[in-house]
Amino acid sequence: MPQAELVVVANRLPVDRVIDATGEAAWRTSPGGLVAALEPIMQQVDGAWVGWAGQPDLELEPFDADGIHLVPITLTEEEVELYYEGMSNDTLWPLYHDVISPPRYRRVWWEAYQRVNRRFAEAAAAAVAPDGTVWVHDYQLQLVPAMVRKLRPDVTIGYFHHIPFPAYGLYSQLPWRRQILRGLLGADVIGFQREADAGNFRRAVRRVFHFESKGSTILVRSHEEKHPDRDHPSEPSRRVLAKSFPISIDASVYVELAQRADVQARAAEIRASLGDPQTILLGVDRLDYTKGIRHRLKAFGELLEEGRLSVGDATLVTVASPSRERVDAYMQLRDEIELTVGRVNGAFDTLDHTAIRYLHHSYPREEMVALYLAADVMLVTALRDGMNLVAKEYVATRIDDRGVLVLSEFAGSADELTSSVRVNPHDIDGMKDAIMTAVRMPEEEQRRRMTAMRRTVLTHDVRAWSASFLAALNDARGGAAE
Ligand code: GDG
Repeated sequence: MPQAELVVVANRLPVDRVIDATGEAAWRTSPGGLVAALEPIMQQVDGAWVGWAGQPDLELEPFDADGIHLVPITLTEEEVELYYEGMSNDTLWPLYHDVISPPRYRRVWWEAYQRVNRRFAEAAAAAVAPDGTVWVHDYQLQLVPAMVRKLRPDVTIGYFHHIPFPAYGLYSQLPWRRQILRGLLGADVIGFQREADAGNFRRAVRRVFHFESKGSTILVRSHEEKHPDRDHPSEPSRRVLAKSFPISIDASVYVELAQRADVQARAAEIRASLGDPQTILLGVDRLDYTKGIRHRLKAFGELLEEGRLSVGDATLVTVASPSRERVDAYMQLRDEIELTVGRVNGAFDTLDHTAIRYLHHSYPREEMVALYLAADVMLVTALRDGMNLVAKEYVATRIDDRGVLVLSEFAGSADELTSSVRVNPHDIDGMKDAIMTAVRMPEEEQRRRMTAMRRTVLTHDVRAWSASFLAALNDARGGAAE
């Protein structure tokens, strides 16, 4: 197998296996934040991508798709349950999102997590060229950086954390907090969405290992493993950069779609099919308890109840794409959301108009952009979110500079999209007022805010993001060893 200069390691391959009409298996580029972010970069460089194909017990040889060399990792049915649904999505995801849902700590999940991380690390170590670069992604693979370093000390290793990193008071609950930090510190550059996340990580490292940091650089001491409880017995042996690299979108793709006549026609059709309300409000998320979907529905329902909004004048479109459907907390959330939608619609729908148009589907990107174009107000009300790319996508598509983004201060994108209408989604009254401010916002103010936000998103796109991360890795290549 030819070795690649750059190897991306992520839980999922950037493609889904689908069976077409003739019964043949085919590959289709899959939706999702990470895929949207990395696909354009991988097509440009001589790159390989190590990941799981999304189905259990599938043994596949490496293959090429859309100009990317793909190295599939096999996961058994049991490993999907323990490593992916268990440790990743029922322990780490809720813990790192500030325990919005209670994390479950199970030793069998941890065992599987270590085993699967090792499999990814071995595949990456085999796929990377001498002195090449390995770029590991996200919370499912936090042990991989140190494992790759051990197998291949010649390569430069980056890790990007797509979700928040919690304060030590919460992180310290994790029974394996020490091993996970050790795993991450195997990287030369550790990227986070916000400076607050990077700060939480550096503080955790300080608390657990007593390593010092200077600015964003952590001075890792190699003897720590031999004398874990002794205070700084040795000189620093490695420098690890831990700082924020806020991720973005391929903005030009969204602008081009928004300019297409057929997409614009579809947006007009969507408006008409909703009965041409004055205001269309939109929420688009994976159906996940971090996204604040219930809080948003509650605020909207109360505005209808109080007569501040009325059906016919305002419609809320809620796209909640199916996600992690076998994890209990997600099944429960779906029930709660569907109960709330049913109640609000039952109380306020008329024969001509609906209060909430709820869609539990996944859509093609064109349809997503048509929805963004049809929406006067975009509601991003996450309780905790690493970045939230939907907010950036909405802004990119607003080519006439109209429209209002209501944005949670708990989403990473709030650090950059400062001209949004900011909300604390836990404060339902505050969110109701923010929604009314958005609905009533004069066009001139909409344009002023949207112009500023578009400038940010169009200049800090995903290419700028990957270029800055890879530049930091390149700097580390020269200066990592002392
Ligand atoms: C994680 C972090 C961070 C959604 N439904 C459909 C669809 N999507 C696309 C959106 C967007 C992406 O999926 C979702 O990205 P987000 O950033 O909003 O959220 P997560 O999935 O939670 O992503 C997050 C991200 O990683 C990147 O680092 O921002 O904080 O949690 O692109 O448009 N796309 C299509 N059909 C759908 O039905 N085509």
